[in-house]
Amino acid sequence: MTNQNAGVVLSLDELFSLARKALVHHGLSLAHAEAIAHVITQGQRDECHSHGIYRLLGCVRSVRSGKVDPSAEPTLRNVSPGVLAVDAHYGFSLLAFERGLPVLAEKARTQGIAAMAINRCFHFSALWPEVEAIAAQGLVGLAMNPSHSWVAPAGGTRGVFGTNPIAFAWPREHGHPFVFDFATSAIARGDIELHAREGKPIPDHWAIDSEGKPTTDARAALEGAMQTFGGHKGSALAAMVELLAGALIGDLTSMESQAFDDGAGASPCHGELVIAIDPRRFLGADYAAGQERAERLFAAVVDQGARLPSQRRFEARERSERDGVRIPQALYDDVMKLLD
Ligand code: NDP
Ligand code: PYC
Repeated sequence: MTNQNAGVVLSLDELFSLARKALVHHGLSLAHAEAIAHVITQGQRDECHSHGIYRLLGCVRSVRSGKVDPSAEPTLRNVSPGVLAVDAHYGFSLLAFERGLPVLAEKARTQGIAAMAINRCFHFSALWPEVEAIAAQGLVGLAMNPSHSWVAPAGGTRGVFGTNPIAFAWPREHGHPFVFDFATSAIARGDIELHAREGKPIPDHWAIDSEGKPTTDARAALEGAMQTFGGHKGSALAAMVELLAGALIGDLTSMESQAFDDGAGASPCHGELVIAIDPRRFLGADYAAGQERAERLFAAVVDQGARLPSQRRFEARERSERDGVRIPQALYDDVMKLLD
């Protein structure tokens, strides 16, 4: 259905099929295409526009750059009872996550806590689908990864850190899990790119231009350096992500990922750290008491009119499942060109 003013409305099935078709058309194996189409559809469904169908353009650009192996088969290595390593072999990260998740979950159930290092992966996606998938198994999830060195440290002017997201999910007995997922930069880079596409100004605390001055011009921001959120606090968290999901797991930092890209314009290539914790194993007979304690905490937030993170997303999900998703016309046109 097309409405020139509002864009194009697609059902979730139509969006998934379109994304899969475009990816297969550009040489991705069916397994990769389906893993990616699934997560892109989830992003658009939850109105996370910086990581929805817009990401198809970047995926295809990455494949065209020749850097990504479009049919790489991830391999799993049992490092220890609590540690799993998944080598993506320079494919996209999502299939590696999908393949590793059952083993990670099993390790978390037997050990109480387990970690999965995903290595040598091209990474473009939001992390909440991953921690939600962990919570769906009754486990607490934590995930993080570097990206490209677009973000200046607090007090600096040159990019060192990636936009370095951190995502967390806590499973609840009823309803959606408690989930947050945010970049350690003031905003995801994808959001600045969308502002640039639409010619819209950005808030002046998101980035500095190439002369080190705060800017409201999205294009100047992309050429300058992004800012961390919360000043030195976001800066330290961004460094932690570089260490835990880079140095610790034997993979690239954001500066190294940027150098590896060498101007190709592909998605960042690095590692990801995913941790799963089994609350039943930690709490034993006190599991129900732990859950109740968490519920009292959540109630203390919402009872005063504040909202939990992801509430907006879950509301968007309900709307999209009912009404489909709306794609801006210019973006839809760019996506359709991928099928040429
Ligand atoms: P946002 O700033 O949009 O949102 C961050 C989180 O805060 C969300 O969980 C959001 O929930 C929550 N939130 C927002 N407003 C409120 C509020 N008023 N009260 C309570 N909670 C609130 O995210 P970012 O721009 O930082 O990141 C967007 C996405 O980009 C993330 O999914 C991240 O994984 C992805 N990303 C991926 C990267 C990669 O390398 N792969 C790099 C950087 C980012 P809600 O969604 O419900 O609003
Ligand atoms: O939006 O910052 C971002 C981003 C980086 C890699 C994937 N998304």
